[in-house]
Amino acid sequence: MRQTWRWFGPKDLVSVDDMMQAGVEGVVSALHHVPTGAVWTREEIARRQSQLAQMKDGAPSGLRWEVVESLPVSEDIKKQKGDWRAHLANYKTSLHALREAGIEVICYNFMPVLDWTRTDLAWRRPNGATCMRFDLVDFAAFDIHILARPGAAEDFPPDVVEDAGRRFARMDDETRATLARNVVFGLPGAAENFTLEDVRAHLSEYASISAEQLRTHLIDFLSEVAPLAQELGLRLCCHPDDPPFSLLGLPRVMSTEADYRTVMDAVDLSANGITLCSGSLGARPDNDLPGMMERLGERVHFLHLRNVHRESDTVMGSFYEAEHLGGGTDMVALIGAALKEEARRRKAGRADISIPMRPDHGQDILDDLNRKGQPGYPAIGRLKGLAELRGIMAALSHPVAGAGAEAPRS
Ligand code: CS2
Ligand code: MN
Repeated sequence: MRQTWRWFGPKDLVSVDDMMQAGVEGVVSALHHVPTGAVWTREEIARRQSQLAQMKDGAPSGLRWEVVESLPVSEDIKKQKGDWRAHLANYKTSLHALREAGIEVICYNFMPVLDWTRTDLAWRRPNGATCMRFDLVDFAAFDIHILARPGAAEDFPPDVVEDAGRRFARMDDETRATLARNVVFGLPGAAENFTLEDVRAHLSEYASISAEQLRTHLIDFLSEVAPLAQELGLRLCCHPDDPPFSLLGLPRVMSTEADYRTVMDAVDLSANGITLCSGSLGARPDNDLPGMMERLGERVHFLHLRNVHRESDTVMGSFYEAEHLGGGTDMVALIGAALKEEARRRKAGRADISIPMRPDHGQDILDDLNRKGQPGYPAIGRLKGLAELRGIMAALSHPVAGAGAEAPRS
């Protein structure tokens, strides 16, 4: 597996030197400043490539931009409205430009309106670390009482609705405002500037789009872009819904193994692939991550390794972002399944043997607590995650692995 790291560009608090000291092998990045739907030009791509190729003292870093996360899909494409055909043409132009720049792996998602959703961006753990958390009762309080979405109460179990009412009544104005800010933060783009009115306007656009319809739009999108990606030797990989269940009445279609199977089969090309994000998918008790890696592995082009602790056994429930080896996903089994997939690829003579992986998110620990960057992307918490994951990879790849399973010799 390639040990990669998400880098937000020169404004990222983590520098190129930091990435090198962390032992990163490849970089995951995006042109966040280009508006969604517009073309990524060769010049802009080249600019980002040169930014990460140099260390502070001007020496070459040897790092390459290996994965795009994300080349975003516009709301118009998701809804098949407005400028969607122009955006589709632009998407294809961007794929050509990425090919010319030598970047082959391209992540995207197909979540309407929201990207990721949490109710707390810095939830304190008993040891003083902080992490992101999704609390179903807080979320219901937001949906039912702050956003006041018609019909919202019907989307939650009755006990959650009751608890949400009580909790909302106890919140002061500042707490309510913070909760709204946290929920809205996961909206892509100018998240902090989103008003509740903006959210309502976005939601109303989906009033007539069912999950089946959205799935058709995703398949239509892939029917256009995946053949081109295949021809260019690129690998597209769809990131799952985070969390993997419907929120705010919006349709969601990439939450389960069955969802992925449907979309992979509908456009049956290796360029139509998967970003297996164990943290997103792991928030649902019925997603078996090592099993998904085993069964869908052929099409997994990118791995996000992260863990969540589920606080409930229901599909829609509270969770927090645990340490990489904590939480509900058996990380050793998942990495083992990924290494087996790589072995199969090696045997089959595939060119893409090494799957890029990155530590997706980390808790804020040590000095992370004193410097607030992008939520979920601290330097030290992620480095700790990468180091732990790297340890598992090294151990499972070592010839001595498995020796412990043998009967002791007398
Ligand atoms: C990421 C997502 O930070 C995160 O949670 O995993 O935002 C991811 O980049 C997008 O959903 C991919 O399109
Ligand atoms: Mn992810």
